[in-house]
Amino acid sequence: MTEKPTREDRFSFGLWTVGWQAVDPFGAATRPPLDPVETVHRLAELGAWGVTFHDDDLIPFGSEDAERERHIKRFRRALAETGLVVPMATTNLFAHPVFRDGGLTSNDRAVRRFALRKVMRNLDLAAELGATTYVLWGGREGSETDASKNVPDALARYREGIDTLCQYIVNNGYDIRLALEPKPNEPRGDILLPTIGHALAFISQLEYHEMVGVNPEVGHEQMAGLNFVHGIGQALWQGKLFHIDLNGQRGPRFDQDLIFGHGDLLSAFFLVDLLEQGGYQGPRHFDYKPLRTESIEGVWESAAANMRSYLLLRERARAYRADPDVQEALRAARVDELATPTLAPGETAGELRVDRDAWEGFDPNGAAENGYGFVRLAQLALEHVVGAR
Ligand code: GLT
Ligand code: MN
Ligand code: MN
Repeated sequence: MTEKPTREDRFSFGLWTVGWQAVDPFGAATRPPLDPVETVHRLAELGAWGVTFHDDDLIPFGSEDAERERHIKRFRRALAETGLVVPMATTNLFAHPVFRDGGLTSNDRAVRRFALRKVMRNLDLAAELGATTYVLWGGREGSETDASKNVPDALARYREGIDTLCQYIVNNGYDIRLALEPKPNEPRGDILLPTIGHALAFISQLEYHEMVGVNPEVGHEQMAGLNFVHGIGQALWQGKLFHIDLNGQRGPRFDQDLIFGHGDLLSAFFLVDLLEQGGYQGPRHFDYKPLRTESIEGVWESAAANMRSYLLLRERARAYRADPDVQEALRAARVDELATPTLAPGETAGELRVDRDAWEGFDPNGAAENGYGFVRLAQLALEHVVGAR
């Protein structure tokens, strides 16, 4: 019933998503490693448009130069054969034990300098491969005990690190913007820049603030008990939604990285509605983990399921918007009235202060009697989601 994914849908996947071998804190891998070249071919066959990677996903940490070149060459060839693009790249600043206290905010200054060099090196490759977004997920930037970390100093080093990377991008003439990915915890007990709001506030303190936005992940905000749709709404409003990580999560618990739509379905519906209507033009990037129970067939099944969930929800969102009952309910609920400025054109605070209609002529008790009709709207949305309309 739904369309098949096409390049125009701009679906992308990280090499580390389908390539996750399902090692978890309690058990060993349940699947063999996946060759990035195979991943590129399979994703292209499934209708994806882009592939993303950490430096270490493509080139094992510590590889000699010749080996590094060989990995890059094979990957490039697969891209050329399939037409898949690399819209985004990122750095692994969390797996190697050297990053046990973080990369850009490690207490150890030498580690911070090494981390910056590691990012710069992969920025060069990202630029070569045509990526225009570079994600920074600071999973190890944080602490388990407040005794260990001076947070203002850590934020000052974080700012210094990001500004240094921006300077590097500018000096090299790269067409790349940075996107910070918030997460409240895991692997660190508490991660710095835990939510979209923290990240946006931090960005305002940067020298190169216009080059830096966010890459929010569905499950990460939901781990913090927050409304992802609201977070995305604010990021869009501030012009900072540079990239997005789509997946599923069931409430505050460990990071589940479920298939998109397999967590909070209503929230996923309103998210797709917002992305489609809110002017977001960037990649629809899936950052999920195929369930540990699955074999390799299940991996490709899960990749297809992410895209299908998105397309189904997009179709449902369009049907919802086109439904005359919904349009009428939206008007009755005065959803569109919120777009009307509170002051009249040119009106000043002083003029409002003496406007009799706003005070003497206004009947607060009468206005307090009006219901808004939001239940009707919510039910209409649910009926569209389950296909009852
Ligand atoms: C890691 C993390 C993701 C980030 C990736 C980018 S790595 O898998 O859980 O949320 O997006 O570094
Ligand atoms: Mn996650
Ligand atoms: Mn992510």
